[in-house]
Amino acid sequence: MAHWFPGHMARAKREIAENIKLVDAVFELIDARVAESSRNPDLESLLGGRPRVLLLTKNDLADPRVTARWMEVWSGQGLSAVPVNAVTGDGLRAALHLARSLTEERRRRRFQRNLLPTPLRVMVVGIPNVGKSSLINYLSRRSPARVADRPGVTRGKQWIKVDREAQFLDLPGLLPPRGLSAVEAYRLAAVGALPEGHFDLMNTAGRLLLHLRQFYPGVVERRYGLTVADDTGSGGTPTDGGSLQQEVRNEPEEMRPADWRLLTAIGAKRGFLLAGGAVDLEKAARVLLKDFRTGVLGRIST
Ligand SMILES: Nc1nc2c(ncn2[C@@H]2O[C@H](COP(=O)(O)OP(=O)(O)O)[C@@H](O)[C@H]2O)c(=O)[nH]1
Ligand SMILES: [Mg+2]
Repeated sequence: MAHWFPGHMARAKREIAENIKLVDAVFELIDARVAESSRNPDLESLLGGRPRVLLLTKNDLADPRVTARWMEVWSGQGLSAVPVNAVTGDGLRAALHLARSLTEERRRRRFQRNLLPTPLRVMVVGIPNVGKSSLINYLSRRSPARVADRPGVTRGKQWIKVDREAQFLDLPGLLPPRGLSAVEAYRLAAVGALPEGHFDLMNTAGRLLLHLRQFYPGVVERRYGLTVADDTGSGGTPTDGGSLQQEVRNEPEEMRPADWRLLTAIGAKRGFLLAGGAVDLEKAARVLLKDFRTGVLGRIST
């Protein structure tokens, strides 16, 4: 497995393990477009028994059918999940409501112990680029005051007071992704969750095109004004029977001819040409990825 975040893992885990003692619950932020690949399996062991709510961020960019499917899967595993927009705060109310009910017992015991008000205390955790800062910023803007904690209790941690009943630790837990298969790494690269320069641009664009052809036929052609190819896919849901996983696993690392042709067509249509007149495929790849990441291609999950 590639080490996308060398050296960060141990420190990240230590920090989360320390801060977890201060909170009643954890918001695990997951990119709704790459739901399973954007989770770190180590989080479970760091929670110390605290409940977590899964927040599916970038819900506004994700395919609602796929999000609904993941919600079902997690619900079957007894996990609470809420789709959110970390920038606008959409869905946050529901997530807070869930966290309050999941922590009722813990907070009651805390109250009985020291007879002080027991607001819900939450830590935000997630992989890079998933929306942690956006969520914290959103909460800060709505917060009447930033409160430094009582000295001696948590030694100068900053809390964002949402209301009298909820506070967020101002420091989100950054947990790098771990144990990625090649396919998962491509998915994370496509949504922009891996550091630039640490993945192959052309192969990432190629994988994305394969995925789009299979599950979102016609989307690329419509966006760039191309003739719709007749070798397009089923238009089924990406979670259907793991068919994509299967196909990709059997594929070589290089771009497939159909994806190469499509990328070339995008570049030609846009007039991205190199000095000698050949199509600038890298530029086409960058534009494609940007359009996917910003939702210009529509609500798409991988
Ligand atoms: N459309 C959309 N963009 C988001 C959402 N959450 C985060 N972003 C964008 O994703 C990028 C990374 O977000 P950031 O909060 O910095 O992620 P962090 O690395 O986890 O702190 C920024 O450009 C945000 O504006 C969301 O729910 N919807
Ligand atoms: Mg951040």
